[in-house]
This record gives sequence, C-alpha cells and structure tokens, in this order.
Amino acid sequence: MVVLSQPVALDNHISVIPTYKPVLTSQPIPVVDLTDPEAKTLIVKACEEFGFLKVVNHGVQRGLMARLEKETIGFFALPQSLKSQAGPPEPYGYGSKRIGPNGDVGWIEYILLNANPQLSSPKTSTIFCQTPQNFREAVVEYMHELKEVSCKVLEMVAEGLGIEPRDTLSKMVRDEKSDSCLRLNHYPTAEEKEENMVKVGFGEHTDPQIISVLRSNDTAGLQICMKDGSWVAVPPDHSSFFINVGDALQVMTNGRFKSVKHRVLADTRRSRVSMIYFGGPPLSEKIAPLSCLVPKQEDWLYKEFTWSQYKSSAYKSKLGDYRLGVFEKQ
Ligand code: GA4
Repeated sequence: MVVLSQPVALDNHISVIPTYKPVLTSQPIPVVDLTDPEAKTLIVKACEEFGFLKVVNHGVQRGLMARLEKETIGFFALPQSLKSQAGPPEPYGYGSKRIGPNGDVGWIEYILLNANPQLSSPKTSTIFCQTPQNFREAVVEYMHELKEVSCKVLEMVAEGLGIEPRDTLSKMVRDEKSDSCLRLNHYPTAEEKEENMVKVGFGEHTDPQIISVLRSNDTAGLQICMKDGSWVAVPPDHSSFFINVGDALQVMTNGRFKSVKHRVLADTRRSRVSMIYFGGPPLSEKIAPLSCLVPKQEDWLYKEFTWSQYKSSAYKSKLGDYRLGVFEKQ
C-alpha cells in the first residue's frame, strides 16, 4: 500500500467538483488467469456480461509496475509550477481538475501521454522530454509491456469469438500508427464534507478506444456500472490489471460486448494513483462491426466511421455523454 504524504497540489478555486452519495451493490468482479487454457472463453463471458474483468498471471514484472508507481508519485510531488509547465492538456500533457475540453471537472490531477512518438505534437514531445529521466524510462518500458498485455487479451478475445485471423483486433494496437495513450492519475485524499458524500475523482464515462488496461495502487475508488444501472465498487489490487471494453470494441462486436461505464470516487483517507493504457487503432482505421461476426450489413447496429472521426466527435462531448449514439444506425 502506498500513502502519498505530499501536500495536495490541486488549486482550490474550482468550487464545482461534484460530490456523490454512493449507492452500491455487491457483485464479484470476474477474474481471469491468462495462463488458464479456458482464459479465452472466460474473457469473452466477462466482456459480454460486464465489459470488465481483472486479469492475473499477465506476465508483467511486479518490479516495473512498482517502479512506474514510484516515479508517478515522484512526478506528482514536483512543485505545481513545474507540473503546470507540462500543461494544459491539449489533450496530451498535465492537467489539474479539468478533464477534457468541455467543462468536466474532478478531484484529480493527471498527465496524459501519447504512446506513439509519431503522433505526438512538438509540444507534447517537449513536455515529455522535460520530465525526469527515471520517470520517462519507466513510462516507455511500461507502455511497451502494456501494449503486449492489450494485444494478448485482444488475441484471446478473437479466438474466443472465432474471429480470424486471430490478430484482427490486436494488429490495430500493434500498428506503428496506433493511436494508443497512457494516462497517469493522482486522486488526492478528499475530506468528507457532508455525511456520506464523497468527491467525484473522475465522473462516469466509457472509454472510447478498443481496450483499456488499468492498474492502481491499493487505494479504492474505481466503480463500474452494471447492466441494470447499479454501481459496484472494484476492490483495488495493485498486482493485477483491470480490463475495460472500449466503445470501438463495442462497435466491432456489434454490441455483443458493451463498453463499461465507470467512475472514480475520491477516498477520504488515502490518495490513489492509477495508470491506464488505452489501446487504440490508427487514426485512419475504419471501425465497423466485423463482417466475420455480422456478415449482413443490414444487421449492423452501427455505421462505419474512422477512428479519427470518432475522436473528433468524442472531444466535442461531455465526459458522461453516450458517444456511440450518433454512430448508431436508425
Ligand atoms: C475518457 C478515457 C481517457 O481517459 C481519455 C479521456 C479524454 C481526455 O481526458 O482527454 C476525454 C474522455 C476520455 C472522453 C470524452 C472526451 C475525451 C475527455 C472528454 C471529455 C484520454 C479518452 O480517450 O477519452
């Protein structure tokens, strides 16, 4: 367990951080051992039922996970003036409280980095080059490993769904032009103001990409939304990864997998750090239901779009919006 002791660096003048009275149900989160011969079937089942699962025996060294966590804590402990030089996020860079360009806020500071140096703007590259060397090295190594985890899971999904070839999904993330990114979040502790009210760290949303792979320290906060609309708290586990189905995978499976709505509520005693790898396709990739799953176009629930079109539309939306609506067929 890591307790961050640095003073809270978030500016306090945004007084509109939403608070929430959590109403939770309990439900076990599916756990899949990636070395289990049945893993592909279990992953598909979890993606259909929850759009979410935890994976163990994923092959990433604990040492690397711990190193990135330590470097991330070190980064957020830098003086505010230094961190602010790496912002504002457009969308890459350092951000505090403001999430996205359309007025969403949360009890959070973060840095968002593009995993593909070719897609980084000169500003983002400069920002990254100015971060501490140990931090940079841990980030680069972690992104490499997480791309492998994402691709491994996507290949199991393809096998489990009978999609051929088995790299149909993973090759989009492995592509040298893949638009994948890494988000490092720091949720400072939040004092309880009113009884049972907690601050929202990151409001409810779905992830736009194909797959997200999340790891956090041992502080709680992540919650996922069930099909019936109830919320379930995900117990933290710093040695495992949590997989989210993203909007693009929902489309490619024609809605068989649902991108999971999730949120993070701030803990009142401990700060939380999380690192999420978002596996995305190249900007020019056409996203549509896979014809091997849904051969007849009249059965497609979504229109075809490019990842670039989806991203532009996503960046015009608010965090909690249902972004796939405009791409649904009538
Ligand atoms: C949610 C998932 C990822 O964190 C993210 C977020 C992005 C951002 O913070 O820049 C978005 C959000 C996320 C969805 C809608 C748009 C874009 C903020 C926002 C309001 C990096 C992503 O890809 O989409």
